[in-house]
Amino acid sequence: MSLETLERDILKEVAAAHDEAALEALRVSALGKKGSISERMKSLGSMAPDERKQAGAALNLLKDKVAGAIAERKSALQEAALEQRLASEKVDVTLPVRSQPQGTIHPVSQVWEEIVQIWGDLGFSVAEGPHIEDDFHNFTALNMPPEHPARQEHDTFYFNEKPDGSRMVLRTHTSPVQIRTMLSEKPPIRIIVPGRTFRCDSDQTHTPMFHQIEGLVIDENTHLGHLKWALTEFCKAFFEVDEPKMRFRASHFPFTEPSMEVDINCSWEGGQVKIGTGDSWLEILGSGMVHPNVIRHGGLDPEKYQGWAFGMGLDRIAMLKYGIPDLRAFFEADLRWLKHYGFRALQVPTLAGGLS
Ligand code: 2NL
Repeated sequence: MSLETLERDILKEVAAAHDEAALEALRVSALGKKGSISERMKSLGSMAPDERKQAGAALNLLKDKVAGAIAERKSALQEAALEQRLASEKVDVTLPVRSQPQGTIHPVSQVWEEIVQIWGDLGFSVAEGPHIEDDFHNFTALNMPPEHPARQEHDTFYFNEKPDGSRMVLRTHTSPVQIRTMLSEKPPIRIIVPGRTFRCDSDQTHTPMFHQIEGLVIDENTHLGHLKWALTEFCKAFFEVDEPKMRFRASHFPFTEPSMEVDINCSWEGGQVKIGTGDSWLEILGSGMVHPNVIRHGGLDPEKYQGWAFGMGLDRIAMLKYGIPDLRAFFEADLRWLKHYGFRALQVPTLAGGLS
């Protein structure tokens, strides 16, 4: 085979090699110890000096050409491999972190977070407790002894009697959590207690499961003035109005004395309630100074400690703030309702960034 043919064949194969392993095999078969070019080098020894000089030069030239072609092809293959890897590992950093979520935040969750944010800013921490309670924490400790008439108004869900005759209940309010906190922590206490509550009652304005948020402050000298200020600040932040009119109306709860229901001013234009303007009143929460009996049941000395508390219906307050007409739709898990009244996911309410 002529040198020209050999050169053409090898260079053709180099150009056709499609990975580094094939290229290495080619290098061995041409330039290796027993390679086609090396074999021809061996035949130089039997040539006449003139012939050898010419053939040797031609072989060396071919050797360099082939080595150069292999090196060039090798770097081209490496570059192509890198390009391919870069293309396959490409990340578009301008894409959103997560695709837009389909779901929405339920108004109860939204209002829950808003209220926790506001009281958190006032130095309150969140306390939670069991849904299934004993009679002491749900009633007796809250100044409702066994024959107290207020127990009947609670429409309690009772569990079956235990061997000792006692019955557990589904908590009818979040107050047992405050009792547990008083029993386990030392004053000063500043807590907010959001949670599910249960009463055997179902009509247009009642569902058997509903949500409450209660608050409790216990200290040596906190007083009614602090209660009025804090609840007014809460209403300003929650309803996003600068100067609402507040009315603290004498009322009665077994666990507070004195007790007050709190109204905020509102207007009814076009059938829609607007809060913080107008001369009508809307009841939004109940409050009062913690009854000495309750402080005692919480394991504290009412001669040393006093406090105030409040409670509100979270579902009702969500309806008022966001103009949602029907309470029962809250718990029907209707996706169309959720799409309409739900809130954007991943948008957490903060006082700085806006609550809603
Ligand atoms: C309402 C009224 C209220 C409380 C809840 C409370 C809890 C303890 C001691 C004293 Cl441990 N009070 N809670 C006080 C006043 C009113 O709720 O209308 N809730 C929906």
